[in-house]
Amino acid sequence: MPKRLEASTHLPDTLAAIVGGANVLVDPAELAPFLTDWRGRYQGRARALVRPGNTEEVAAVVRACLSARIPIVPQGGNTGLCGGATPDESGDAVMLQLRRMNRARALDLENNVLIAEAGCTLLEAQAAARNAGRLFPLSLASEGSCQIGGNLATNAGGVRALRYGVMRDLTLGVEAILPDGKIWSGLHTLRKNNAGYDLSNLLIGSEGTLGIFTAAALKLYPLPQKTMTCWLGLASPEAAIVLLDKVQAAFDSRLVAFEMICPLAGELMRRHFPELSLPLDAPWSVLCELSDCSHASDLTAAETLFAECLAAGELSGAALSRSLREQEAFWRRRECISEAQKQEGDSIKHDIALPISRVAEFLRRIKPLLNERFPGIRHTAYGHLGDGNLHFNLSMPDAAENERLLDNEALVNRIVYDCVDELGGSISAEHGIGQLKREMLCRYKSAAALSAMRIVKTALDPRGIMNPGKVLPQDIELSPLSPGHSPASGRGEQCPLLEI
Ligand code: FAD
Ligand code: 2HG
Ligand code: ZN
Repeated sequence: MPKRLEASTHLPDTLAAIVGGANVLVDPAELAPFLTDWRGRYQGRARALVRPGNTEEVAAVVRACLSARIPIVPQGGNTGLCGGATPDESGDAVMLQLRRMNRARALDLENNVLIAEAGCTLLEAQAAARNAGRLFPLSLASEGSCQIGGNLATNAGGVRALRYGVMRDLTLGVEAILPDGKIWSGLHTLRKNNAGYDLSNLLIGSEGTLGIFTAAALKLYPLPQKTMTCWLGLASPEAAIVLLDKVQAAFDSRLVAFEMICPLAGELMRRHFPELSLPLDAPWSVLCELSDCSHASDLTAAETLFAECLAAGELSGAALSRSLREQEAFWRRRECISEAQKQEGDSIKHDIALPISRVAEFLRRIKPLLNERFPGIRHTAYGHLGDGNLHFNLSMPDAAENERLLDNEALVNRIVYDCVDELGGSISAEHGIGQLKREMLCRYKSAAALSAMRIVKTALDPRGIMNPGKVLPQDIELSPLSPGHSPASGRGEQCPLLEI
C-alpha cells in the first residue's frame, strides 16, 4: 500500500474542487451500495466515491490521488464476478465511477465505428449501434448494468464471442488515463496499426490496475439478416461436442452462439424461474444461434441436420424458434442461470477455459475427484462451449454442508484448477482475476509471465495507486520474483497462500 502524505486529509475538498461537491460521496449510507460486489462476497470501505464528468476531470482526480498517494478503485456497473471493483477494508481508497460519462461521442458509419464513453452501459452502446442500423455484438446477461469501461477492463466475452470475438477483438483503440495522470488518446478508426507497442491491448483486461478507461472506439457490424435460435436436447457433454463440430461444418461463421446447459442449471432455472419453462425435457441442453439464414435452404439445412442427429440418437429433442418472441424466450432461460444460482445460495465459482476437445474429459475426470473429498457435491456446468469456456460452479444441497464446502474453498480450487492446468486450460476465461483468483495466478502462470507482469505494473504505476491488490497479490506485486516451484504441468511458481 502506498505511504500516504498529509495532504490526503483534505483530499475530498481537492476532489470536490475538480468534479463539484455533489459528485464526491463521503456519507457512509450513500457509499454503501458501492462497497460490495454483485455476489455479496466482498465487503470493503472507501474514503470517498468520485464521479467525474469528463476525461480532463478523471485525469485531474488521478493526479490528486497520486500526489496524496491514495489508491484508486475504478468501478463500472459493479457486475464483475471476481471482486475487482470492491475496495479493501482499510478505507484508504477513493472509488471512481464514470457513469456520468455516458455519451456516444461519434458514430462513424463509413468506417463502422462507435466512439463510446466508458460510463455507457453495454445496452446503451448496443442501442446506439442498432439505431444507426449496425450491430455492436458484445452480449452479456448483465448488459443493462455493466459499462463499457468494465467490459474493457475485464475483456468481457459473453454469448456471441464465438462469432465476433471478445471485447479486445471488438475494440480498435481506447482513451485512458495512465497512473501518472496523463491522458493517453488511442482512439482511432484504423483496422491495422503497427506503430509501436499496442497500449490499448495492454490496458484491455488489466482490471483497473494499469489505467482508467474513459472512452473506446468500438467495431460495428452489419445487423444480422435473419436469426435462427435452436434449443437442443442431448445426453451428455460428449454429444454436445460432436454436435458443435457438425453445426460448425454446416454453418461455419454463421454459427453465432453455442451454449451448453447442464441438468442442475435446468433444475435451478425451473425452481427459481418457474415462469420460464424449458422448451424440452432433456438431461443436457444446447442453445444454438445461427444468423444470416435468409434463404429457405438455410432453414431446410438446419432442419435436415437436426433430423439426422435425432435419427442417429445424437439428439433427444430439438425446438427451433418460430418468432422473435420465441428467440427472446429461449435466451431469457439461458440468461437467468446466474441469478437462479444466486437465489439458490452461495457457490464456489470457476470460470475456466479448456481446449474444446477436452471439455468432456475435464467433466469426467473432475467429478470423482471432488466427490471423493466432498460426497454429494453439486456441479453446475454450463457456458460458452463453442469457445471452450465452462462455468463450473460448486455447492452442496444442504445449507450447513454448503457452509463447510465454502470453508474448504482453497482445497476445492486446488483440485479444480490443477485438473484444468493438466488439460492445458486457463483458470480465467472471461471474468478476470480481481481479488478472487490473485493467489491462484501465482501457481498457474509461468514465472516468466509473472515477472513480466510485475515489471509492467511497476513501470506504469510505480506508486501502486491503481486498484492495488487486484490481479497480482499486493505483497508481491511490486517485489522481485522469488525462486518458484512448479505445479504438475511444470508451469508457475509457489504461492504460500495456496499451500494446503
Ligand atoms: P465492474 O464490476 O464495475 O468492474 C470490473 C473490473 O473493471 C474491476 O476490476 C474494476 O476496477 C474495473 N473497471 C471498471 N470500470 C473501469 C474503467 N472505466 N477503467 C478501468 N477499470 C475499470 N462476463 C463475461 O465476460 N461474460 C458473460 O457472459 C457474463 N455474464 C454475466 C452475467 C451476470 C448475471 C453477471 C452478474 C455478470 C456477468 N459477467 C459476464 C461479468 C461482468 O458482467 C463483466 O465482467 C463485465 O464486463 C463487468 O463490467 P462492469 O461495468 O460491471 O465492471
Ligand atoms: C454467464 O455466462 C456468465 O452466464 C456468468 O459468465 C457465469 O454466474 C456465472 O458463473
Ligand atoms: Zn459466461
